[in-house]
Amino acid sequence: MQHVSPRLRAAVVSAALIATGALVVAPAAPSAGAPASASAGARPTIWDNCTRFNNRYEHGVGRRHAHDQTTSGDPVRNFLRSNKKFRRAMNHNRDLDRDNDNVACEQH
Ligand SMILES: [Ca+2]
Repeated sequence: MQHVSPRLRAAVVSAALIATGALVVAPAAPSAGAPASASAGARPTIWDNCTRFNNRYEHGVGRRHAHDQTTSGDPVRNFLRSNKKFRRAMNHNRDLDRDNDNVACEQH
């Protein structure tokens, strides 16, 4: 039998384990059209829905000069005004502003 140094043997075994492990843990590709937050096993984020979002931002987040468009006659005015945070929320989940008034998850 050919002599193989213990170091080389360990390297070969490690490479084999890494290759095998990579096949086992490789995540399945998400189905087309599914939002990232709906992927199986995805960690919850504040952008999943307005309940989570309002836990962080109680009155919602809007663009700096946005106005809550409401039919109730009592618009929310005390939402956090931040173009950056609003854009980030929209990049994660456009449903957070379904009425498209540039205020995400507005609530009193
Ligand atoms: Ca809105």
